[in-house]
Parts: sequence; C-alpha cells; structure tokens
Amino acid sequence: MDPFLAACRGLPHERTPVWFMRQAGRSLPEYRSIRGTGSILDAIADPGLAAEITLQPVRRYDTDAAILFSDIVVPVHAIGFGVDVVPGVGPVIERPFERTADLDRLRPLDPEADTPYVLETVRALASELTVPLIGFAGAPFTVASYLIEGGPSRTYARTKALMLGDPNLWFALLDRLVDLAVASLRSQVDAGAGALQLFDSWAGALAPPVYERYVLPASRSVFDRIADLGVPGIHFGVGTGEILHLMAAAGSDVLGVDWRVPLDEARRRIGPDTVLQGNLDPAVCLAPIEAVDTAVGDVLRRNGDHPGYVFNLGHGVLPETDPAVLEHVVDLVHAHRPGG
Ligand code: 1CP
Repeated sequence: MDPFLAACRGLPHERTPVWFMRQAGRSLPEYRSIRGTGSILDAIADPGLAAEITLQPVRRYDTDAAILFSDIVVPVHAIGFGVDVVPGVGPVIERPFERTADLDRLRPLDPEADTPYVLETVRALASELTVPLIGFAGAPFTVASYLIEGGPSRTYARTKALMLGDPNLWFALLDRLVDLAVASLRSQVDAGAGALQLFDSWAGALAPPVYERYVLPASRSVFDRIADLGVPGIHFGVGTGEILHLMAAAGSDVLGVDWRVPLDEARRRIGPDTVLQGNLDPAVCLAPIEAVDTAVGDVLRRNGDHPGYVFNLGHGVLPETDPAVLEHVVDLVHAHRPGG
C-alpha cells in the first residue's frame, strides 16, 4: 500500500512518509521563475501553471504526497465575496463580513461552474502523479476570521466579538462556510484527490471552552460530511496544544501538530493510537545542518515505532528556506525505518 495513505490509516508501510505544508510556491527558485507577478488567484485559475507548481516540490524533494497549489480563500473568492490576495500580506476582503445581510453574499458553491479550473488542475495531477494528491479547504473558523477581520489578524478581536456578541449570526456564518468547505473538498476528491486536509490554522487563538462551543461543531460537521468519500482526512492548526483533544474529536483520521507539542506528549494528551502529522519547527531549517539532523532525529524518536505517523513541518515552509535543506530532511526521514 502507498506509504502516505497507509500511515494515515495507522497501517504498516515501507518508508516513513513525508511532505511539507506550503511545499509549493514558497522557497523554490523554479516557482519564482514561472509564477510571474500577478495575483496568486490568477495563477491558481491557470490549470497548466497550477499543476506545474504542484509538481515542482514532488520532483525536487521526492515527497510522498503532493499538495494542490490553491488557497483557502478560493471558494469564497469564486462565489464573489470580494477577496484579493495581496503579495506580502495575504487575503484581503473588500467588504468584510459584519451583519446578517452579509450572509446573502455567501451563496452555495457549485464547483463545476465556480471553480472549474481547480477541478481541471486536480484531474491533470491525478493522471500525472505517482504519489497521492492532498486536496484541502480552510476550516470554517479560519475562513470566518479572514472574512470578519478583512485580512490577516493578530488578535482575532472582531471575530471573537461577533462570535460572543451575536452567536446566532456566528453559527449561521459557520453553516455557510461548512457548506462551502464540504462542496469544495468533495469536488476535489471526485476529480482525483487522494486525501484531504482541513486547515484551521488560527484555531489556536481560542480558549478550549470557546473552541468547543463555537468552532468544533462546524469542523466536526465538515469531517462527518466527507467521511463517505473513503479518503483520509487531516485536521491541522497552529498553537493548538491546549485544544488538541478537542480537535481530535472532530473526526479526522490524522491530527496535525505544530512544533510546540512534542509528538509523544501529543499522544499522551489524546491517546496512544492517534495518527499524527508533524512537527519539525520550520525555523530549524534555517539553522546549521547539524541542528537540522538533531531536530529531525528528535521528532522521529518521539514518534517511536508508531506506524500512524506522517513527517511534516509544524507549519509551512518559510520562504527563506534553502531547498537543499528540505531535500536533506526528506533523505533523513526516508532513511528511517517505520516501526524501528
Ligand atoms: O504548498 C503550497 O504552498 C500549497 C498552496 C497553498 C496552501 C495549502 C497556498 C498558496 N495557500 C495555502 C493554504 C493557506 N492559505 C492557509 C493554510 C495554511 C497555513 O496556515 O499556512 C492560510 C492561512 C492561507 C491564507 C494565506 N494565503 C496567507 C496567510 C496570511 C496570514 O494570515 O498570515 C497568505 C500569505 C496567502 C497567499 C498565498 N497562498 C499560497 C501562496 C503561495 C501565497 C503567497 C502569495 C503569492 O504567491 O502571491
């Protein structure tokens, strides 16, 4: 069986699988040379380009999975909410979500009509790749945070104010975002994606009782509504140490952890059978190579001989990372025998 898919199921496999969040389109010179200077949304809408950018890191690093070159704001952009992705900033919302009337700006996604380019990219990749393609969506909370804040935020103050101040509107918003994520994820699997990751990148900003009450039901609903697809689901967020047990209850097959919680500690918190993905600190890849070797060895040691494990960074590749270091990390992980 394919090592990545087997590891996601906790089944025995030949080599420890590894891929990197944000492996596409970050540190690779071959990315910069074909990407051009336009909006990333234009690059995503060009299936030939998006497929090539997805393939580049797989070729260069020999990763055990590809991640689709797209973005978590693509569905809301495609239904016309008014999103741009500004270089050096990230998603910026023309008119942020404020009131009940804004729900009307979040109509259902019809993937064939609204994001045909995504499906074309996935189909092309499915026939070309020899490793599984990971499709993805933003989790309802993280997407809501962009829509409400209007862009990247450090405090999520408006998001929390809306959540706590108008729970009915908050849950109505999350319902729409669940529908969008489910429609997008299902269409990616129909087109050939072999696994799915739900990015709740900023969920770690919430206290456990707040996450449990205001966010977990929506994320659980996403996983419930993709369970019949038969592909592994991965659930990831940053700074989630205090809510890991709650994120685990959303029903994914694999839980992504960042570098703040060692893998053995994560299994101590959630349960010994938990399938984990992670969690080398991306900043370690900028340190001298001896420090990289030590840190990779430590991550692998803390996983022990658990077959339910996918090596990754604790968050995305930093843009200044030397690709040669990531090549070296892949070699180290592949030289390590699962279960030994
Ligand atoms: O490997 C890959 O790079 C695959 C493609 C990919 C993915 C999986 C991109 C391309 N974006 C994403 C997901 C994404 N987008 C997440 C979840 C993962 C994570 O936590 O990093 C988030 C939070 C976003 C939102 C986003 N889009 C940001 C973050 C802003 C913030 O709040 O700090 C940014 C900078 C973008 C733009 C973007 N998306 C992708 C790229 C390569 C870029 C850079 C801009 C560009 O090239 O124009």
